[in-house]
Amino acid sequence: MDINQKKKAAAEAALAYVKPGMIVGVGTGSTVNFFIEALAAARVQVDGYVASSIATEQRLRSQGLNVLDLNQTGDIPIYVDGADEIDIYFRMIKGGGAALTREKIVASAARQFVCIVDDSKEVNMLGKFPLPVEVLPFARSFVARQLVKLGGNPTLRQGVSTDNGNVILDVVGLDFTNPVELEREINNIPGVLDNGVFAKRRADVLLVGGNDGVQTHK
Ligand code: ABF
Repeated sequence: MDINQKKKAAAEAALAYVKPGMIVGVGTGSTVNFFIEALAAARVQVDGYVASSIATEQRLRSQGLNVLDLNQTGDIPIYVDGADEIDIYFRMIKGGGAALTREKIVASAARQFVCIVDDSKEVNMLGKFPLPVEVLPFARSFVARQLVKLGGNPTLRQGVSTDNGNVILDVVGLDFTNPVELEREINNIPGVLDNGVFAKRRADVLLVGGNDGVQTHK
């Protein structure tokens, strides 16, 4: 199977977690786009969907699916999203799609986070993928200096403004020995909205598309 077939298989397997009457949180990225296609085809009688980005909202609406406002829904039963890296404890690096802040909000409002990935995303230790950090434009240089003090080497992601009007710094060289501590430390820097370490809010279920089909891990 090629990478898109693996993503599609994992995305379609996530349908099993979508039940009538549910409100479903929907992530961002190419794997999630296969999930949205599967939702449109299955037409499960859910109450609606909470999108983690404007791109996902537009894609849901284009398929005639009902988009709801997180401020109206309260906590939701399930969130389905991809990842850039995921380790054996289901901790992740996310944000390659610049949507990490809203992704983490919706994931944190969900009782169950179902992560859908192709097998290239599984890692023993997080940190090979540059860590995305969403930063207020006003604080860009200040935050970059603080990230250097943490051992990182930040690069401004060119031509990207997030759904929230902020910028993304992609950071290499950080120490991921304690991801929960790293997530907290970066978020304590004034000017940081959030960062792509999902260690405090890990996934609960992992669906991995591989050459032998989809592996389910809980
Ligand atoms: C999204 O999924 C992002 O956090 C992450 O970057 C992306 C993975 O992208 P893809 O599914 O396209 O590989 O949630």
